[in-house]
Amino acid sequence: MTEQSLFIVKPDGVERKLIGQILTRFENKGFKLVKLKMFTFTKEMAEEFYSVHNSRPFFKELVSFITSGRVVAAVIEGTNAVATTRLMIGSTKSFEAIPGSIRGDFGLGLTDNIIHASDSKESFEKEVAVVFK
Ligand code: FUP
Repeated sequence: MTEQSLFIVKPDGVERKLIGQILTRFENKGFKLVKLKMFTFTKEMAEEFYSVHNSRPFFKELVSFITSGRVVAAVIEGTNAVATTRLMIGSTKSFEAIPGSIRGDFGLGLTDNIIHASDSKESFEKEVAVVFK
């Protein structure tokens, strides 16, 4: 089933010059890039983007990190985009992420885990509305 998903190369991924390698992985996999944007999250955008986590103990740290530098957001399109993108990024804790995944290959962090990706159609729609409005 052709669908769309969104991913964001986080400030650590941009700082470490991983944008090209990450976009290449999605292109090599067969996804089409539909939208691409480099920007810096405002605090308001970040709080809205991560609102599902606003009662969690790590919320402040999450907002502080995602607003700390430029990010690159992409909308991609292809078969099973949401679930396949989640497989490609790997587990949340990069130190546990399987080698071969983006987090598994490029880092060890938790908050600084290189990439975000929508985890459902609903979160994709909400996240696109925040980032590409
Ligand atoms: P993921 O969808 O894999 O990005 O992970 P979650 O939705 O569970 O978490 C959202 C973000 O919160 C993660 F990218 C990392 C961050 N986080 C922390 O900083 N500390 C935690 O204990 C859990 C998550």
